[in-house]
Amino acid sequence: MLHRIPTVMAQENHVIEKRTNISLKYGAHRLGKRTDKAMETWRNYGLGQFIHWGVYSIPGGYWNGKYYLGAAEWIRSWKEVPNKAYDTLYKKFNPKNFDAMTWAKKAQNMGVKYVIITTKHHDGFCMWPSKYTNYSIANTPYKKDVIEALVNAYNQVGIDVYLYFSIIDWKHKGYRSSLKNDQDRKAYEKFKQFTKNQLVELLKRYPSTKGLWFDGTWDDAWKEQAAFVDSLGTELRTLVPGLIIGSRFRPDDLGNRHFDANGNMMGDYEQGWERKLPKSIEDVHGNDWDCVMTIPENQWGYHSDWRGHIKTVNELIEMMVKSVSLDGNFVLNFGPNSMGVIRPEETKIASEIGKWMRVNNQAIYNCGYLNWEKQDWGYYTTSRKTNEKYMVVFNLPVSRMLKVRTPNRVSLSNAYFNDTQKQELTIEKIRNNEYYIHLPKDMDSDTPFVIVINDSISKTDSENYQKAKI
Ligand code: FHN
Repeated sequence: MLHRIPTVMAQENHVIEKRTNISLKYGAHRLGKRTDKAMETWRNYGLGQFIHWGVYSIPGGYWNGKYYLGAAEWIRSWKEVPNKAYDTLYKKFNPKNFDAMTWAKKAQNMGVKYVIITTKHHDGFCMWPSKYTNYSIANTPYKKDVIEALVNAYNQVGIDVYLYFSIIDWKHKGYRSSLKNDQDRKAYEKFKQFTKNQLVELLKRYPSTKGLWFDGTWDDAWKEQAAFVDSLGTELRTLVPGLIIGSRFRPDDLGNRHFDANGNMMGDYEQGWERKLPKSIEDVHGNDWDCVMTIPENQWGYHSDWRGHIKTVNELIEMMVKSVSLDGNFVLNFGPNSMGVIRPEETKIASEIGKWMRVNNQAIYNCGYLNWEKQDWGYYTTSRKTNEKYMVVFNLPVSRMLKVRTPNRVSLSNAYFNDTQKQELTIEKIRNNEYYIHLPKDMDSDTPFVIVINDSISKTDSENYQKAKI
């Protein structure tokens, strides 16, 4: 536990932040990134998959023929939906076409390195046969444990599994969003024990789990539980060494989430980037982070009728590249239907991303931020393992010339396409630390492409032969 927190702290060289020094018992337990092997693996995934699957896939965004505009997995909270009717939907849950290996292979083909699977969403329905509730897959016509099937299938194809768990549980009798009196507190104590039992149960049943992805921790009731949540976290970490838990789990002594009262992140990585991306490296404060993204604007569970803007493959690839270029992981959501089938739109996107990844994954896996000035053509990434540098180009200039500005004492020595031909490109030096890479004049591309660049570092400043006198 940290008691002394420096007021000025440097993280990753590029962020200097002023922090306060409020004494906290349940604030951040560590400053800066976790450096162990498990976290290093997490940091280098680059691309992940999110799966939202539950009984909400049965209504699929419609109730009695009426279209629900919100996120499909929230339909129970809609005034048109009687809770009782929703809470008996599980009696019809029978995903006869579910085949965990089909999903795992699609994910593998897409280039995914880890998956986050909903074990229980806000509706409280458990996708594993929990011994602490009857509201689970065990009591559906399907009966079989889908979490076990998914963990096994994904692990078999080499994809790490993380379990999503919602603290909000609309079904449990003891659940409260706020604690207004002693009765509420008494009920909530039972809920806390239930939550703890389920989490321990999950990690014992699926010991290959690499981490827990918490959600629904914004309730006032949960924000009052700093001591309980802290000790629960400690217990869970003893069950799975190296377990990874993001910043959505623990509140601090004062009820702050994600960042404690001193501005220090609580958890192993920042979980605040949902359906949005940081603009620059300063926004991530030297922390690990993930971005979880939907394909339509805001649909996680299966909605049979997607409306509004549906993101294109190039848009999603750009989000992934941007995430990696700013030291984050990009996690794309899938919402399979009630028969256990991943919809065709998602299947197509997964296979097209996979096609791109097969050619360009070296600019994604094991890669992160490169401190070179960003240019309008796209993003730089660099390999944490080999230090190789990449330019991922999204905007092709009409001049077919890509500007590169190198840091002081760094000069650009060569550049080539990373495809099979490895065609070398002409480099024109404009002045010190400023270059144009010339693309073939007739070049056209409707997909982003990657250029590998090599640089050299000189010990002394090169002469500033073109510096103007002003
Ligand atoms: O309310 C949920 C939502 O349904 C979905 O699960 C997302 C995924 O990050 N999390 C919550 C909102 O933050």
